[in-house]
Amino acid sequence: MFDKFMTIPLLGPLYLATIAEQAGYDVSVINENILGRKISSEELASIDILGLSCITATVNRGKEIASEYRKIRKANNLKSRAIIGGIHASMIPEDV
Ligand code: B12
Repeated sequence: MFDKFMTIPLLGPLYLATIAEQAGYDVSVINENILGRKISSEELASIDILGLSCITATVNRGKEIASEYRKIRKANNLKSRAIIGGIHASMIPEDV
């Protein structure tokens, strides 16, 4: 299912990651379409703040990741949060 999307990193998350990194945060940008696999539960469990950047074509997968992240947070009693941004969230915030 991944190969139907272009494997070009979106500018939005790269800009945000650069700003966060310059502010002193340890940041990783993970693009499942470039990675060629889904992000693992272990990777999700190691994230303090999860930022998801979605267009409409990828928002359902973004919601799936957010749900899995919520389960992991609750199971481990973590205070971390997921935030969804990108053009879909900007245009239809009530959907996310
Ligand atoms: C440039 C562009 C492209 C370039 C991308 C170049 C690149 N490296 O990023 C190319 C030509 C490759 C491209 C391809 C596609 N595009 Co395009 N593209 C655009 C365009 C013109 C600008 C996007 C952009 O870079 N904006 C600047 C960045 C900085 O803004 P941003 O990503 O929105 O991020 C900001 C906020 O959204 C927010 N944000 C983003 N992520 C997150 C995450 C968090 C946690 C938070 C808090 C905030 C946040 O912060 C950022 C800074 O303000 C938009 C139209 C538009 N005006 O937005 C269409 C647009 C995004 N594309 C669109 C589409 C459909 C596609 C394709 C699916 C086309 C296709 N059929 O293949 C592909 C998908 C590519 C992919 N990998 O997913 C649609 C999306 C429609 C939708 N409802 O989702 C748009 C809106 C055009 C349109 N009106 O139809 N695209």
